[in-house]
Amino acid sequence: MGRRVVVAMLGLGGAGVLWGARVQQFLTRLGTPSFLPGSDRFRIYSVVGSLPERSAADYRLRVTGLVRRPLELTLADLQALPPTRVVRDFQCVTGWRVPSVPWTGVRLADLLDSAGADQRAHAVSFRSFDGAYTESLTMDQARRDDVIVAYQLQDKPIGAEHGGPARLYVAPMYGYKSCKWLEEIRVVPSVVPGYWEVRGYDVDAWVGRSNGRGDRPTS
Ligand SMILES: Nc1nc2c(c(=O)[nH]1)N[C@H]1C(S)=C(S)[C@@H](COP(=O)(O)O)O[C@H]1N2
Ligand SMILES: [Mo]
Repeated sequence: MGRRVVVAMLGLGGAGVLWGARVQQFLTRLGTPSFLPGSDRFRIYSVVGSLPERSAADYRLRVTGLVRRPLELTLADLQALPPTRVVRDFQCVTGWRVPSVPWTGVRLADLLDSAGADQRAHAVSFRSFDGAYTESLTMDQARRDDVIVAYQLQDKPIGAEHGGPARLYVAPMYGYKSCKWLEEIRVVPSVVPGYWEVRGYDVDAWVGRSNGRGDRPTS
């Protein structure tokens, strides 16, 4: 099994392949069997062609923009908030799907409430500490119960390859909504299309009714 590991590092647009020593190192660390159930496995994506890393101790998440109380949270702060566990299939718009993946984290709605997000703001923007990736949701989407800032994947800390220490997880939408290496949540007046959205993918990325694909919804 261990020898059959293949991890595609392709961006959606075929931005390039990354196959460095670091990737090998991650794969070695992961161990394969529990992580790769048959062919239903995650591909590791990074549009910057590297895997950004931030230690749990150095990690900070900021909640900014149209808020009464801007927040700067450590990983411990996040972990001290009431946790939510969501188990859904994970679907990438390029076609791969991983069945029944458990994610644990904090509801985005709770963070927006803690920060005192302006009731009149219509959207939320997300920024990654990879320096390139951005995403967005409408305020209604952001406040769903199945939209979380996740710090556990498959009941373990989220590794750097999957966007840890913490990433966004938007259960009902295609994987590109789930911004890895999450650094900033910004409350904004209206939706700002994200990295893949300015490159042609749908802003409202519901699995099953967007991007011209007939996928089964993940909910
Ligand atoms: N920062 C960042 N977040 C990202 C991406 C990325 O390249 N960079 N890729 C997106 C896409 S297209 C998918 S399908 C998922 C893949 O998550 P994984 O790399 O943990 O499998 O992350 C999403 N979030
Ligand atoms: Mo994706």
